[in-house]
Amino acid sequence: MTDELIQQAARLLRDSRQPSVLTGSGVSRESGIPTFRDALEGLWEQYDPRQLATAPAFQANPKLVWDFYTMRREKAVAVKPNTGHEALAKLEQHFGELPIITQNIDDLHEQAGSTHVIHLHGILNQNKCFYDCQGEPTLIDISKLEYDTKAGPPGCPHCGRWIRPNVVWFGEMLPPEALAECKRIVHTTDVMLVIGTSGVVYPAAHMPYEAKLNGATLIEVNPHESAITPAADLWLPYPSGEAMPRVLAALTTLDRTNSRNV
Ligand code: BV8
Ligand code: ZN
Repeated sequence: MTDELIQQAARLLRDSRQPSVLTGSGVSRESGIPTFRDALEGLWEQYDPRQLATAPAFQANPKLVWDFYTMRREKAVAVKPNTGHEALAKLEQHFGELPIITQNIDDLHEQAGSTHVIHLHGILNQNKCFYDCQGEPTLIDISKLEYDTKAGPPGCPHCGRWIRPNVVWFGEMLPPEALAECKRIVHTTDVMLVIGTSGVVYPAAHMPYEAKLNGATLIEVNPHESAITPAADLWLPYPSGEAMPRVLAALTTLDRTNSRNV
Protein backbone atom coordinates (compact mmCIF):
# COMPACT_ATOMS: atom_id res chain seq x y z
CA MET A 1 0.00 0.00 0.00
CA THR A 2 1.80 3.12 -1.20
CA ASP A 3 1.85 5.96 1.25
CA GLU A 4 1.53 8.56 -1.52
CA LEU A 5 -2.04 7.47 -2.40
CA ILE A 6 -2.99 7.47 1.29
CA GLN A 7 -1.43 10.94 1.71
CA GLN A 8 -3.32 12.26 -1.35
CA ALA A 9 -6.61 11.00 0.08
CA ALA A 10 -5.82 12.56 3.47
CA ARG A 11 -5.01 15.93 1.85
CA LEU A 12 -8.27 15.90 -0.14
CA LEU A 13 -10.22 15.14 3.04
CA ARG A 14 -8.30 17.77 5.05
CA ASP A 15 -9.37 20.44 2.52
CA SER A 16 -12.96 19.16 2.37
CA ARG A 17 -15.82 21.17 3.86
CA GLN A 18 -18.70 18.71 3.30
CA PRO A 19 -17.40 15.15 2.83
CA SER A 20 -19.81 12.25 2.24
CA VAL A 21 -19.57 8.51 1.75
CA LEU A 22 -21.28 5.91 -0.47
CA THR A 23 -20.77 2.30 0.59
CA GLY A 24 -21.59 -1.08 -0.93
CA SER A 25 -21.23 -4.62 0.34
CA GLY A 26 -17.43 -4.49 -0.01
CA VAL A 27 -17.19 -2.41 3.18
CA SER A 28 -18.74 -5.32 5.13
CA ARG A 29 -16.62 -7.98 3.41
CA GLU A 30 -13.87 -7.95 6.07
CA SER A 31 -16.53 -8.45 8.73
CA GLY A 32 -17.31 -11.77 7.05
CA ILE A 33 -20.47 -10.79 5.14
CA PRO A 34 -20.11 -12.00 1.52
CA THR A 35 -20.64 -9.36 -1.18
CA PHE A 36 -23.51 -9.69 -3.59
CA ARG A 37 -21.21 -11.02 -6.27
CA ASP A 38 -19.49 -13.53 -3.97
CA ALA A 39 -20.93 -16.94 -4.66
CA LEU A 40 -23.42 -17.97 -2.02
CA GLU A 41 -22.31 -20.87 0.14
CA GLY A 42 -23.68 -24.26 1.02
CA LEU A 43 -27.23 -25.04 -0.05
CA TRP A 44 -27.56 -21.47 -1.32
CA GLU A 45 -24.71 -21.84 -3.85
CA GLN A 46 -27.18 -22.81 -6.58
CA TYR A 47 -28.89 -19.42 -6.26
CA ASP A 48 -27.98 -15.94 -7.53
CA PRO A 49 -28.96 -13.30 -4.92
CA ARG A 50 -30.27 -11.09 -7.68
CA GLN A 51 -32.76 -13.80 -8.64
CA LEU A 52 -33.95 -14.10 -5.05
CA ALA A 53 -34.10 -10.35 -4.26
CA THR A 54 -37.30 -9.68 -6.23
CA ALA A 55 -41.03 -9.54 -5.41
CA PRO A 56 -41.93 -12.08 -8.13
CA ALA A 57 -39.40 -14.55 -6.63
CA PHE A 58 -41.03 -14.04 -3.22
CA GLN A 59 -44.55 -14.47 -4.62
CA ALA A 60 -43.48 -17.60 -6.51
CA ASN A 61 -41.77 -19.16 -3.50
CA PRO A 62 -42.27 -17.15 -0.31
CA LYS A 63 -40.61 -19.75 1.92
CA LEU A 64 -37.42 -19.89 -0.21
CA VAL A 65 -36.98 -16.10 -0.21
CA TRP A 66 -37.96 -15.80 3.47
CA ASP A 67 -35.38 -18.50 4.36
CA PHE A 68 -32.75 -16.65 2.26
CA TYR A 69 -33.20 -13.55 4.39
CA THR A 70 -33.39 -15.58 7.62
CA MET A 71 -30.00 -17.12 6.71
CA ARG A 72 -28.56 -13.63 6.10
CA ARG A 73 -30.01 -12.36 9.40
CA GLU A 74 -28.43 -15.27 11.28
CA LYS A 75 -25.06 -14.51 9.59
CA ALA A 76 -25.39 -10.79 10.34
CA VAL A 77 -26.00 -11.42 14.07
CA ALA A 78 -22.62 -13.15 14.33
CA VAL A 79 -20.49 -10.43 12.69
CA LYS A 80 -19.02 -7.19 13.99
CA PRO A 81 -18.01 -3.93 12.32
CA ASN A 82 -14.49 -4.04 10.86
CA THR A 83 -11.72 -1.43 10.97
CA GLY A 84 -13.15 0.20 7.85
CA HIS A 85 -16.52 0.86 9.53
CA GLU A 86 -14.71 2.06 12.66
CA ALA A 87 -12.48 4.48 10.71
CA LEU A 88 -15.58 5.99 9.05
CA ALA A 89 -17.19 6.49 12.47
CA LYS A 90 -14.00 8.25 13.67
CA LEU A 91 -13.98 10.38 10.49
CA GLU A 92 -17.49 11.54 11.44
CA GLN A 93 -16.13 12.66 14.83
CA HIS A 94 -13.27 14.42 13.04
CA PHE A 95 -15.62 16.36 10.72
CA GLY A 96 -18.60 16.62 13.10
CA GLU A 97 -20.88 15.42 10.29
CA LEU A 98 -20.32 12.60 7.73
CA PRO A 99 -23.43 11.32 5.91
CA ILE A 100 -23.02 7.70 4.77
CA ILE A 101 -25.26 6.63 1.90
CA THR A 102 -25.24 2.85 2.03
CA GLN A 103 -26.58 0.13 -0.27
CA ASN A 104 -26.08 -2.35 2.54
CA ILE A 105 -28.95 -3.73 4.57
CA ASP A 106 -26.75 -4.63 7.57
CA ASP A 107 -26.37 -2.18 10.48
CA LEU A 108 -22.57 -2.37 10.83
CA HIS A 109 -22.09 1.36 10.19
CA GLU A 110 -24.44 2.12 13.09
CA GLN A 111 -22.80 -0.50 15.31
CA ALA A 112 -19.40 1.14 14.61
CA GLY A 113 -20.78 4.51 15.76
CA SER A 114 -21.76 6.33 12.55
CA THR A 115 -24.87 8.38 13.32
CA HIS A 116 -25.97 9.60 9.88
CA VAL A 117 -26.58 6.50 7.76
CA ILE A 118 -29.01 6.55 4.84
CA HIS A 119 -30.14 3.04 3.86
CA LEU A 120 -31.01 3.22 0.17
CA HIS A 121 -31.95 -0.47 -0.02
CA GLY A 122 -33.69 -0.98 3.30
CA ILE A 123 -32.81 -2.76 6.53
CA LEU A 124 -32.36 -6.52 6.94
CA ASN A 125 -33.67 -6.61 10.52
CA GLN A 126 -36.95 -4.88 9.69
CA ASN A 127 -40.06 -6.58 8.30
CA LYS A 128 -43.27 -5.22 6.83
CA CYS A 129 -46.60 -6.31 5.40
CA PHE A 130 -46.09 -7.32 1.75
CA TYR A 131 -49.06 -5.05 0.90
CA ASP A 132 -48.20 -2.22 3.33
CA CYS A 133 -51.84 -2.55 4.37
CA GLN A 134 -51.64 0.20 7.05
CA GLY A 135 -49.54 2.60 4.93
CA GLU A 136 -46.03 2.63 3.49
CA PRO A 137 -44.22 0.88 5.10
CA THR A 138 -46.41 -1.16 7.47
CA LEU A 139 -43.56 -2.30 9.73
CA ILE A 140 -44.19 -5.44 11.80
CA ASP A 141 -42.11 -6.64 14.78
CA ILE A 142 -42.06 -10.39 14.12
CA SER A 143 -40.51 -11.06 17.56
CA LYS A 144 -44.02 -10.41 18.94
CA LEU A 145 -45.68 -12.95 16.61
CA GLU A 146 -46.28 -16.62 17.23
CA TYR A 147 -45.30 -18.50 14.05
CA ASP A 148 -43.53 -21.59 12.84
CA THR A 149 -40.10 -20.34 11.74
CA LYS A 150 -39.79 -23.37 9.42
CA ALA A 151 -43.03 -22.63 7.59
CA GLY A 152 -41.92 -19.53 5.68
CA PRO A 153 -43.09 -15.94 6.19
CA PRO A 154 -45.57 -15.24 9.03
CA GLY A 155 -48.94 -13.57 8.33
CA CYS A 156 -49.48 -9.83 8.78
CA PRO A 157 -51.35 -9.28 12.09
CA HIS A 158 -53.50 -6.62 10.36
CA CYS A 159 -54.52 -8.30 7.10
CA GLY A 160 -53.25 -11.87 7.43
CA ARG A 161 -51.23 -11.74 4.20
CA TRP A 162 -47.45 -12.29 3.85
CA ILE A 163 -44.85 -10.43 5.86
CA ARG A 164 -41.61 -9.67 3.95
CA PRO A 165 -38.20 -8.14 4.76
CA ASN A 166 -38.21 -4.32 4.65
CA VAL A 167 -35.59 -4.25 1.89
CA VAL A 168 -35.74 -2.83 -1.65
CA TRP A 169 -35.88 -5.61 -4.21
CA PHE A 170 -34.89 -5.31 -7.86
CA GLY A 171 -37.64 -3.55 -9.79
CA GLU A 172 -38.86 -1.73 -6.65
CA MET A 173 -38.69 1.98 -5.93
CA LEU A 174 -36.20 3.20 -3.35
CA PRO A 175 -37.58 4.86 -0.18
CA PRO A 176 -38.53 8.43 -1.26
CA GLU A 177 -37.20 10.04 1.91
CA ALA A 178 -33.80 8.30 1.51
CA LEU A 179 -33.65 9.41 -2.14
CA ALA A 180 -34.54 13.00 -1.21
CA GLU A 181 -31.74 13.05 1.40
CA CYS A 182 -29.28 11.67 -1.17
CA LYS A 183 -30.29 14.36 -3.65
CA ARG A 184 -29.44 17.02 -1.05
CA ILE A 185 -26.08 15.38 -0.28
CA VAL A 186 -24.94 14.91 -3.89
CA HIS A 187 -25.69 18.61 -4.54
CA THR A 188 -23.65 19.85 -1.57
CA THR A 189 -20.78 17.42 -0.95
CA ASP A 190 -17.29 18.45 -2.11
CA VAL A 191 -15.54 15.10 -1.51
CA MET A 192 -17.30 11.70 -1.78
CA LEU A 193 -15.60 8.52 -0.55
CA VAL A 194 -16.97 5.63 -2.67
CA ILE A 195 -16.19 2.42 -0.80
CA GLY A 196 -16.81 -1.22 -1.67
CA THR A 197 -19.30 -1.00 -4.49
CA SER A 198 -19.19 -2.42 -8.00
CA GLY A 199 -21.30 0.54 -9.09
CA VAL A 200 -23.71 -1.47 -11.24
CA VAL A 201 -27.00 -1.15 -9.35
CA TYR A 202 -29.03 1.96 -10.05
CA PRO A 203 -30.07 4.50 -8.94
CA ALA A 204 -27.52 4.06 -6.07
CA ALA A 205 -24.63 3.83 -8.55
CA HIS A 206 -25.71 7.17 -10.02
CA MET A 207 -24.89 9.07 -6.82
CA PRO A 208 -21.10 9.47 -7.37
CA TYR A 209 -21.63 10.74 -10.92
CA GLU A 210 -24.25 13.22 -9.73
CA ALA A 211 -21.88 14.42 -6.97
CA LYS A 212 -19.05 14.78 -9.50
CA LEU A 213 -21.34 16.73 -11.85
CA ASN A 214 -21.90 19.12 -8.95
CA GLY A 215 -18.17 19.61 -8.49
CA ALA A 216 -17.31 16.93 -5.94
CA THR A 217 -14.01 15.03 -5.92
CA LEU A 218 -14.42 11.22 -5.89
CA ILE A 219 -12.09 9.01 -3.86
CA GLU A 220 -12.74 5.30 -4.50
CA VAL A 221 -11.63 2.56 -2.11
CA ASN A 222 -11.92 -0.87 -3.74
CA PRO A 223 -9.29 -3.62 -4.28
CA HIS A 224 -10.78 -4.21 -7.75
CA GLU A 225 -11.66 -1.86 -10.58
CA SER A 226 -15.38 -1.02 -10.56
CA ALA A 227 -17.76 0.75 -12.95
CA ILE A 228 -17.02 3.92 -10.98
CA THR A 229 -13.21 3.76 -11.13
CA PRO A 230 -12.96 5.63 -14.48
CA ALA A 231 -14.81 8.59 -12.91
CA ALA A 232 -12.80 8.52 -9.67
CA ASP A 233 -10.30 11.35 -9.11
CA LEU A 234 -8.28 9.09 -6.80
CA TRP A 235 -8.46 5.28 -6.55
CA LEU A 236 -7.10 3.47 -3.49
CA PRO A 237 -6.91 -0.15 -4.79
CA TYR A 238 -6.98 -1.65 -1.29
CA PRO A 239 -9.45 -3.35 1.06
CA SER A 240 -11.32 -0.68 3.04
CA GLY A 241 -10.46 -2.31 6.38
CA GLU A 242 -6.77 -1.63 5.66
CA ALA A 243 -6.95 1.64 3.73
CA MET A 244 -9.44 3.61 5.84
CA PRO A 245 -7.53 3.42 9.14
CA ARG A 246 -4.39 4.56 7.21
CA VAL A 247 -6.26 7.51 5.68
CA LEU A 248 -7.64 8.49 9.10
CA ALA A 249 -4.14 8.34 10.67
CA ALA A 250 -2.62 10.42 7.83
CA LEU A 251 -5.42 13.01 8.19
CA THR A 252 -4.85 13.24 11.94
CA THR A 253 -1.09 13.81 11.38
CA LEU A 254 -1.80 16.51 8.76
CA ASP A 255 -4.13 18.28 11.17
CA ARG A 256 -1.56 18.15 13.95
CA THR A 257 1.13 19.56 11.62
CA ASN A 258 -1.25 22.30 10.44
CA SER A 259 -2.19 23.33 13.96
CA ARG A 260 1.53 23.54 14.92
CA ASN A 261 2.20 25.84 11.93
CA VAL A 262 -0.54 28.37 12.70
C1 BV8 B 1 -35.28 0.60 -9.46
C2 BV8 B 1 -31.30 -5.05 -1.21
C3 BV8 B 1 -36.94 1.66 -10.61
C4 BV8 B 1 -31.79 -6.45 -1.23
C5 BV8 B 1 -30.42 -4.56 -3.43
C6 BV8 B 1 -32.32 -3.67 -16.39
C7 BV8 B 1 -33.25 -4.64 -16.05
C8 BV8 B 1 -33.92 -4.64 -14.83
C9 BV8 B 1 -33.68 -3.66 -13.91
C10 BV8 B 1 -32.74 -2.70 -14.26
C11 BV8 B 1 -32.08 -2.70 -15.48
N1 BV8 B 1 -31.24 -1.63 -15.48
C12 BV8 B 1 -31.35 -0.98 -14.33
C13 BV8 B 1 -32.28 -1.62 -13.60
C14 BV8 B 1 -32.70 -1.24 -12.32
C15 BV8 B 1 -32.08 -2.13 -11.25
C16 BV8 B 1 -30.60 -2.33 -11.47
O1 BV8 B 1 -29.83 -1.42 -11.26
N2 BV8 B 1 -30.22 -3.53 -11.94
C17 BV8 B 1 -28.82 -3.78 -12.21
C18 BV8 B 1 -28.48 -5.23 -11.84
C19 BV8 B 1 -28.58 -3.52 -13.69
N3 BV8 B 1 -32.31 -1.38 -10.07
C20 BV8 B 1 -33.42 -1.60 -9.39
O2 BV8 B 1 -34.24 -2.45 -9.65
C21 BV8 B 1 -33.66 -0.64 -8.25
N4 BV8 B 1 -34.96 -0.10 -8.38
O3 BV8 B 1 -34.53 0.88 -10.36
O4 BV8 B 1 -36.55 0.94 -9.47
C22 BV8 B 1 -38.38 1.56 -10.75
C23 BV8 B 1 -38.96 2.46 -11.58
C24 BV8 B 1 -40.30 2.39 -11.75
C25 BV8 B 1 -41.05 1.44 -11.07
C26 BV8 B 1 -40.45 0.55 -10.22
C27 BV8 B 1 -39.09 0.60 -10.06
C28 BV8 B 1 -33.57 -1.36 -6.91
C29 BV8 B 1 -32.19 -1.90 -6.74
C30 BV8 B 1 -32.02 -2.39 -5.29
C31 BV8 B 1 -31.89 -3.89 -5.26
N5 BV8 B 1 -31.61 -4.32 -3.89
N6 BV8 B 1 -30.19 -4.89 -2.14
C32 BV8 B 1 -30.80 -7.39 -0.64
O5 BV8 B 1 -29.71 -6.96 -0.22
O6 BV8 B 1 -31.12 -8.58 -0.60
S1 BV8 B 1 -29.11 -4.39 -4.46
C33 BV8 B 1 -27.78 -5.18 -3.82
O7 BV8 B 1 -26.93 -5.42 -4.91
C34 BV8 B 1 -26.96 -4.36 -2.88
O8 BV8 B 1 -27.76 -3.57 -2.02
C35 BV8 B 1 -26.10 -3.55 -3.79
O9 BV8 B 1 -26.74 -2.38 -4.16
C36 BV8 B 1 -26.01 -4.43 -5.01
C37 BV8 B 1 -24.67 -5.10 -5.02
O10 BV8 B 1 -23.82 -4.10 -5.28
P1 BV8 B 1 -22.53 -3.90 -4.33
O11 BV8 B 1 -22.92 -3.50 -2.97
O12 BV8 B 1 -21.71 -3.00 -5.13
O13 BV8 B 1 -21.94 -5.32 -4.17
P2 BV8 B 1 -21.14 -6.08 -5.26
O14 BV8 B 1 -21.01 -7.44 -4.76
O15 BV8 B 1 -21.74 -5.83 -6.60
O16 BV8 B 1 -19.72 -5.35 -5.25
C38 BV8 B 1 -18.94 -5.39 -4.07
C39 BV8 B 1 -17.73 -4.53 -4.37
O17 BV8 B 1 -16.90 -4.52 -3.20
C40 BV8 B 1 -16.88 -5.07 -5.51
O18 BV8 B 1 -16.55 -4.03 -6.39
C41 BV8 B 1 -15.61 -5.57 -4.80
O19 BV8 B 1 -14.45 -5.38 -5.58
C42 BV8 B 1 -15.57 -4.69 -3.59
N7 BV8 B 1 -14.87 -5.23 -2.43
C43 BV8 B 1 -14.71 -6.53 -2.09
N8 BV8 B 1 -14.01 -6.61 -0.92
C44 BV8 B 1 -13.74 -5.33 -0.54
C45 BV8 B 1 -14.29 -4.45 -1.49
N9 BV8 B 1 -14.20 -3.12 -1.38
C46 BV8 B 1 -13.54 -2.62 -0.32
N10 BV8 B 1 -12.97 -3.40 0.65
C47 BV8 B 1 -13.06 -4.74 0.56
N11 BV8 B 1 -12.49 -5.52 1.52
ZN1 ZN C 1 -51.04 -6.35 6.20
